[in-house]
Amino acid sequence: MKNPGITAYVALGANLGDARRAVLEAMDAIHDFPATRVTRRSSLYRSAPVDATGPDYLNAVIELQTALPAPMLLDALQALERAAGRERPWRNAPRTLDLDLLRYGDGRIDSPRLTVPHPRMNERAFVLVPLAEIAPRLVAPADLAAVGDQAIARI
Ligand code: PH2
Ligand code: MG
Ligand code: MG
Repeated sequence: MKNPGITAYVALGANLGDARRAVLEAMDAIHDFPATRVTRRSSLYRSAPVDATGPDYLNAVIELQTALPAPMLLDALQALERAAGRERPWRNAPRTLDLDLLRYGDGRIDSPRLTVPHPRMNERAFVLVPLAEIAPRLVAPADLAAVGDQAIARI
């Protein structure tokens, strides 16, 4: 049974292997999480690595309605990353799939595993541009302008 409760936002990224397929399949898999449905999907974006090396990324953001508590949502997102072959050889290493919880309702979470809203989201065009596409009221124009020098293109 789908019993949506909280509106949450998840950033998707990949820059190893078939990144487009990994991102699109992850959107479908998240829609199939218990008590969860994906209600908005941004376009796909190609972006230059920020604070990282390696190939360009494919990025997107989705909105979901979920009754899963945040730690269970995080568990499910991390299980999907692992299923996509995610390895973590070093910080910000190229990856087959990265799923970051950006917002969980209007809540603030500060636990060892999870900080919400995502602490670096406002510094990253690859988050703000797709987020502004599906939830413009969540993105301040000044924040968007501040990342205007980061290369990103809708594809
Ligand atoms: N993710 C990072 C670091 N840098 N750059 C782009 N363009 N896209 C990403 O998803 C990304 C990044 C750490 O998660
Ligand atoms: Mg990330
Ligand atoms: Mg991550």
